[in-house]
Amino acid sequence: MHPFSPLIFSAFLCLFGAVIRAQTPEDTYQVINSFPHNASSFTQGLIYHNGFIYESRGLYGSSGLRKLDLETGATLQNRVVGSSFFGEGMTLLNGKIYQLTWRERTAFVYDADTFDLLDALSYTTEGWGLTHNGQELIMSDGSQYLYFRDPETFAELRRVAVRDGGSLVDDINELEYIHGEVWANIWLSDRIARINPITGEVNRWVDLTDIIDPSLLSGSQSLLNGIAYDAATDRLFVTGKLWPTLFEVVTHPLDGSPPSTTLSLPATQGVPFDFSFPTFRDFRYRLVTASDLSGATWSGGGALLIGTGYSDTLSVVSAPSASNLFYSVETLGPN
Ligand SMILES: [Ca+2]
Repeated sequence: MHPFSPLIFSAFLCLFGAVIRAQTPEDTYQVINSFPHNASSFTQGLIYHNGFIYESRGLYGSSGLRKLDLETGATLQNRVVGSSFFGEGMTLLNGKIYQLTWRERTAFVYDADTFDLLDALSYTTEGWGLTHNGQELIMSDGSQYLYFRDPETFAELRRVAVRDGGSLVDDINELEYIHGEVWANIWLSDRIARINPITGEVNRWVDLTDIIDPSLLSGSQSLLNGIAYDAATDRLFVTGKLWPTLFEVVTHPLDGSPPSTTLSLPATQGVPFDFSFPTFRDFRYRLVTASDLSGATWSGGGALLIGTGYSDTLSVVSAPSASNLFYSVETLGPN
């Protein structure tokens, strides 16, 4: 057999890949906003929908479902769950809210507008976190698995084991589906796993250590749990069980500066235009220009912008000259 046969070469690549496998990249966070959160609410499920926060709360005798005002945390709508049920993860799909229960093997289905109970579905595991990918419900039960379920019958369609490198990740808790990834709280930790839902592999970790002052928390159960995402404005919210605060955060790589913005657009002479691009909060950005994209040195001196953490816009006010037809945005670093 030739020493470079595909089989041996593949095995070599696998071995080599295992040896040099990079550690899973880790992100840190910045708090953009802080909002009041009911410190008596044992948060087990959290979503954002049409301007409001919806929360499933746990504990026997205190479980239920609430619609909350984001800015004030005030309860706008409330439904109590019977005292023999312990509320867990929840999600909203096709006008219905699904709420898991911990050990009662029951998923309640409500009308998302009225909170009227529409159905009660059964499953055979514990219930922890719940989200959806637009077609299927995605559930956790405290093990290493993500379960994909039929939203009509709750039947298990498939499951995937969550792995970080070669190691299984247990205690998968509250979930949120964001840009094709499943973001998952890990029970007893301050970290969120960003999971590839096809392979189960953890793409990145988000470390939320120190996001809340521990003196504001009561007891060992007062843990980070609850991820909500507003897709319309790309806002991410997190809170915890019995936490007095709900945080709006942005995340970015822990090590080094955020990657340089590489937007490069050819301009049309005489036509003003805007650059819109995602920014990191309190980072400085500058417009630079060049006559072509062949590696020529970009020249600066253009408009400066301080990032907000959202999508920001740099405007080219004056018409570009014939010698500066290409524009890019340079990341200058923290302000
Ligand atoms: Ca969630």
